[in-house]
Amino acid sequence: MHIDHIGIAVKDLETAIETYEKLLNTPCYKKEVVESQKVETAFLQTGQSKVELLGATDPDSVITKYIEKKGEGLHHVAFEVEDIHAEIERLKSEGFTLLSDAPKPGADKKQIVFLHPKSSNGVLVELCQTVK
Ligand code: CMX
Repeated sequence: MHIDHIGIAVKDLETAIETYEKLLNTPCYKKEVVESQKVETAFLQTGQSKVELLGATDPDSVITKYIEKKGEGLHHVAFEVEDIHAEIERLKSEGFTLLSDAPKPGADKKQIVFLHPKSSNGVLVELCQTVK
C-alpha cells in the first residue's frame, strides 16, 4: 500500500482550490463530481501523492455532516492497493469494520471502499484501486 491521496473537506471548493494551488505551487489538474458520494472533488498532485479537495453537492452529503460537526479539515487518508477485493477480505478477517462489502466507483478512475474510523484510531481510511 502507498498513500494515494489525502481528502480534505472544504466549504467552498473554488476558494480552496485557489488556496491549495498557491500552497503547493501547482495547478488543480482535475475536477470531478462523484454523484454516488454527493461530492465534487478537485485534485492537485504533490510528489507521488495527491490532495483531494472535497465539497458537498447536496445537504445530505457526508461532507456537509462532517463540516457541521468538525469544521473543515482532514477528512480521510486513501491507500492505493493492487487487489481491492483481496484487501477487503484480508482486513475483514483482521477484524476491521468495512463500510461496504464491495468496492464502489470513486473519483479519478478508482474503485473505492472505506474502513470505519472507529476501526483505525479515528481516521477514516479509504482503499482505492485504479481501474485499468
Ligand atoms: N474522520 C474521522 N472520524 C469521523 C469522520 C471522518 N471523516 N466522519 C465521521 N467521523 C466520526 C464522528 O466524529 C463520530 O464519532 P463519535 O461517535 O466519537 O462522535 C463517528 O465517526 C460517527 O459519525 P457520524 O457523524 O454519526 O457520521 P456517520 O456515522 O453518519 O458517518 C461515516 C460516518 C465515516 C460512516 C461516513 O462519513 C461514511 O460513510 N464515509 C464514507 C464515504 C465518504 O466519506 N465519502 C466522501 C468521500 C468520497 C470520495 O473521496 O470520493
